Amino acid sequence: MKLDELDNLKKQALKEILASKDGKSLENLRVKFLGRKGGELTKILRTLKDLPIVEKRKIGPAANALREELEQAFKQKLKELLTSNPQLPTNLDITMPGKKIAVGHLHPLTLVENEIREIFKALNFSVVEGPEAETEHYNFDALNIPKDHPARDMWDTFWLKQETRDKKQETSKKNNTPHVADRLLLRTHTSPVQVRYMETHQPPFQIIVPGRVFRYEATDASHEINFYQVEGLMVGKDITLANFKYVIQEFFSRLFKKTVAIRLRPSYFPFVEPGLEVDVQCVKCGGKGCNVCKESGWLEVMGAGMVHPNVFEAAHYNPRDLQGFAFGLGLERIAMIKYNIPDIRLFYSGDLRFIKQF
Ligand code: FA5
Repeated sequence: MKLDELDNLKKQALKEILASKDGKSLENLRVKFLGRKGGELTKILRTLKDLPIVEKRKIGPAANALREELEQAFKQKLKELLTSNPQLPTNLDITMPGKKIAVGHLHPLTLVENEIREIFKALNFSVVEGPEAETEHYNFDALNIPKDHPARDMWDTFWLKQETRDKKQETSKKNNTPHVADRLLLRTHTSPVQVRYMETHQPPFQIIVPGRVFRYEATDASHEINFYQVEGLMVGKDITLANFKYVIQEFFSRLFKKTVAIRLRPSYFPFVEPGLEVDVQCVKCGGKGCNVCKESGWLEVMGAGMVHPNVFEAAHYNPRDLQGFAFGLGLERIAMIKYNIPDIRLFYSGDLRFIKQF
């Protein structure tokens, strides 16, 4: 072992340290020169004890000094690498693809509801809301739905257990007090908000009421027990069906971003007279007939009509002074048409493969 061999080792090590570009190659170099097993300088240090004493005195201090110098050089270089790229762990492969950050987003029904709100706001409608747990009075009586109407049966309505209310109701029946002690239910439509709003506001006005409704019925591809409706109500001195036609035509054209034909068919709801069912021309096939519209060319989207005088009376309005139209659309139905979704149950399935598409 000669001193100049040590010197060569030093030159070579310092050159390689200086040239190393990342933590990983620097660590490899450290192992190569200073590694406990087989490091080049370590090997030299280990052989010191076998050398003649003169040699040992010459080489020993030089080899130890070199070890310190190299350790220092490694430290220095690592510091430099980290400051030029502070996040860089020593074993980072910067060519590896990054982890994708999952960002949350709105549910398709929320997207469609927001869009509907914006369209009606632009048409000067106000957005109001009402309670999901409703009284029998607002959900049925005030809407001119007779006591013996099948919609009141157990089959359609989720009644809420309220023993104290039931007791109160008995007392109120005896004392003949009005609907204070009504039975509670989960509202079966958003129409009760019509009367709630009219009780506290004077016409003219135009409102929409988006909200969740509940029905006790069997589910299938187009029926859920829990779904959303958007109610509409416009009341004034001379509001007519022509106003309704304009508003609804404008609404669908803005929603589907093209002029769509609509069709009004006579129908029956106790709280309107005349009552209508509204169809839009199938947005998929344009009326030719396809799987979405079940070959009919039309899609049924809402119930509507002119507010029944009895409903105005329930809200303490004078029906002789006023006219108005009302409508109620199913939000899921609209979303299914807009996004071509085949089954309403997908909205509530919690299946991320479905949700992530929007
Ligand atoms: C009503 O609920 C009336 N309140 C609508 C109305 C308002 C008529 C104002 C006149 C004036 P209907 O039960 O048809 O009507 O429901 C309205 C819409 O809700 C339907 O067109 C349909 O799109 C949707 N809908 C009804 N039942 C379900 C269900 N089980 N699942 C999903 N959507 C439903």
